[in-house]
Amino acid sequence: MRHTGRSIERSLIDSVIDAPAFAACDASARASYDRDGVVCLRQAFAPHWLGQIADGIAQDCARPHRFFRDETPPGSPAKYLFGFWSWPDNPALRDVVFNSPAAGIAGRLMGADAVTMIMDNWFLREAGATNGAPWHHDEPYFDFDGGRMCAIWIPLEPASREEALTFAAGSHRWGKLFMPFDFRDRVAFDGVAAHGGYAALPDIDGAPETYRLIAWALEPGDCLVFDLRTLHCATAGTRPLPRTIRRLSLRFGDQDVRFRPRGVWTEEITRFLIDQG
Ligand SMILES: O=C(O)CCC(=O)C(=O)O
Repeated sequence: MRHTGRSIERSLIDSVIDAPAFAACDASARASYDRDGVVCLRQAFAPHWLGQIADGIAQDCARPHRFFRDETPPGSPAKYLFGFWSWPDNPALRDVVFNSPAAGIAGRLMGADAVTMIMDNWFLREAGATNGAPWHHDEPYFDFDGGRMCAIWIPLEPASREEALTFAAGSHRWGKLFMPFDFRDRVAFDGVAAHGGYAALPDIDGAPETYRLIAWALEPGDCLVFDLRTLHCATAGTRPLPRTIRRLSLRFGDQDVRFRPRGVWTEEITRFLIDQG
């Protein structure tokens, strides 16, 4: 695939998307994505890509790098791990980023003229782990701003609704940014409150009838695509799961997205990105 290293131009978006993924991004999928801020695409990723993601996660676990994180809280009998910005040193994940249908899916759903990679981020939650992603939306975790941004969430194992994510449909249009949380301790990052630009999260679990909550069961090959402003959480956020699950989130932006350091809580990533040029 041809790419500039930073972004894929409009003329190339369709060249990285194969027929099943192209078909999955039909008008109905695009309408759901726009309305709800999330859509489930069935069988968009061939088994080859799931194998590459599994190999990429295994490489990171065998040789943890600068952005490998153990987010296991004290007392949890099993681990919750993740890694991000792996692809520069991880051939399998690099292949997924540049050659899988992911960028094409992101481009079609966002209606983009160009697609820029924002971040690769895998999650591994061992059977029995007592934490998963709390309610959050992704944008406040990243040094990117403006334009449209989305995440493609690809589970490697079958995911029941309990093992997948739950979304507050339409929350990408609330016009608000909410405080980002540390996934291990479920507290706002240092410096967020002082920044002042982020609202406190509403207590969604305390009044679920107030929101339009949506979730899907997924098979390997399926994916969820969501706007970086759509609030979501691991459905079983604190309940242990019976099996180990692995997921990859690939985040992309359109041609209007710009690098903008967000705050003290993203400083390590800011430095990394500046060093990358
Ligand atoms: O799969 C998970 O454990 C969390 C994924 C997530 O919240 C995200 O990618 O924003």
